[in-house]
Amino acid sequence: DIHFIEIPKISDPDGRGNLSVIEKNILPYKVERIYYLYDVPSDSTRGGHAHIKLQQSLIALSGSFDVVLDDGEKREIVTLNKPNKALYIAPGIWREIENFSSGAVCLAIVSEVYKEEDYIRDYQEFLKFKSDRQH
Ligand code: T46
Repeated sequence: DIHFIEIPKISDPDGRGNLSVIEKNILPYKVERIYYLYDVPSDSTRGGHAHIKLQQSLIALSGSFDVVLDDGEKREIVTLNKPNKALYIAPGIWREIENFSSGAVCLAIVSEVYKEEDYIRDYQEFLKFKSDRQH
């Protein structure tokens, strides 16, 4: 449900830096929307919800931040700090994004258009959603 996707990195032979490219078949879904979080104060938390259908990939285009992932049974924290590494998150995973470094930019490449009905923003409701799915 959660895994890293390596994004090809082209390092310039003449020392002009790196270029990374996301071609359409690199992600396991059709991209419908792209958005990004920036200027996030280091003591702020984004996310705090799960999606019912939406798949997404998060990339730290600049700086770093932590993604807290929760499948209803266990929690893990993943630090993103590489612009050529995407974190794929399947639907049905609670996520919180925190500990933003100064200048951090979180790019989200997602499979659905924006629909508030796709969000579960209450943690108890999320746990019920997970347990209903298991039975
Ligand atoms: C996610 C994390 C990583 C829109 O109008 N259109 C949009 O496409 C989005 C993403 C948001 N909004 C509005 C809805 C809210 O009024 O922007 C406001 C802030 O959205 P939200 O509180 O959902 O922001 P985050 O940073 O907590 O969550 C966002 C995404 O919503 C979510 O899918 O996984 O970034």
